[in-house]
Amino acid sequence: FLSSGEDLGVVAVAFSGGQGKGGVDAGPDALIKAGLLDDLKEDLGYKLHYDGLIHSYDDLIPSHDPPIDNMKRPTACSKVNARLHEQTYEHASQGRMVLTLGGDHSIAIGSISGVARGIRERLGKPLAVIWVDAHADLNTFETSPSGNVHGMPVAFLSGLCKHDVFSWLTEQCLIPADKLVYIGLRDVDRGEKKLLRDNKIKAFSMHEVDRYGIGKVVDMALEYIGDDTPIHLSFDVDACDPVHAPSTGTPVRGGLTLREGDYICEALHQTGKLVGMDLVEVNPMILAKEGGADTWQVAETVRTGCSLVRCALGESLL
Ligand code: HAR
Ligand code: MN
Ligand code: MN
Ligand code: MN
Repeated sequence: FLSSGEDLGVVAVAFSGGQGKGGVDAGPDALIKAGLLDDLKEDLGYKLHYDGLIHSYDDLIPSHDPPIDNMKRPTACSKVNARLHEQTYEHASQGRMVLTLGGDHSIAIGSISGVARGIRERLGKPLAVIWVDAHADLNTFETSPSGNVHGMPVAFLSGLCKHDVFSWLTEQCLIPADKLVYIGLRDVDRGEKKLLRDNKIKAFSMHEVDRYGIGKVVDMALEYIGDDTPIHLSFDVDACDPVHAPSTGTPVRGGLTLREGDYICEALHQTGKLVGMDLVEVNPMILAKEGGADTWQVAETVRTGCSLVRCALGESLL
């Protein structure tokens, strides 16, 4: 699906407006300062297409951005994602794999829609998405208990929810509900459970990870997607257990081990069908803010994020 396995487009997105806690906008800088991009270039041999910027899109963020239909900061969320969409679309249309570093998970609206549109135009195929997360991020603006857009990206990306705020999300940007698979769920809202059931969306919660083991779960996920569909991996670091990723906005106990997270990434790399990845919700400031400043925990979270990305890009192959 990729024109050259070695070309990697990278977009760093310092956006936190999809939720209420500051600091997640510092995620990309922390990942990059930890040497992630150097590793991809020097150890893994990728040709990086990276503008060298950490985008905060300040010009797009209004000072006054009142809620619309329960969505908080709707204009910022829409405009930032529309711009990010153009960036990932550009990479994908050149046949590059696209790596997006967040930022909160609302940025998947832009990153995934851009890749999906690029893939549609280049290959005439839909994009499949494997969403690895403690949360389903499937709330509509009507079901959301918080109004935070980072809890809604899958609803918009799948077309289950439409709103004028995201009117730029056209048909070719969308992910068919039967090309969407979750892994790692353990904190799903009532309204989201109903949407999962009503739309027969494939989901492997932590219960299935315990029951079958991660190897079998990934096999089943890939079998469900089918052989001829390019895949985007959207990895929320909070899918991993707080032992490995404590410095994130909404940690949930009972998550993936570091190896289970890395395994998912390795197995997707091995398919040769991975065309995009997001790594989101690394918040290097959150612990310090909540008074439990623990630089070790922050470093551990960043280290986990870097490991996941390197695994998805082939680090483990011998
Ligand atoms: N489900 C809750 C909501 O919609 C919280 C989910 C947000 N947390 C995340 N997303 N980190 O994965 O508000
Ligand atoms: Mn998420
Ligand atoms: Mn999450
Ligand atoms: Mn909850």
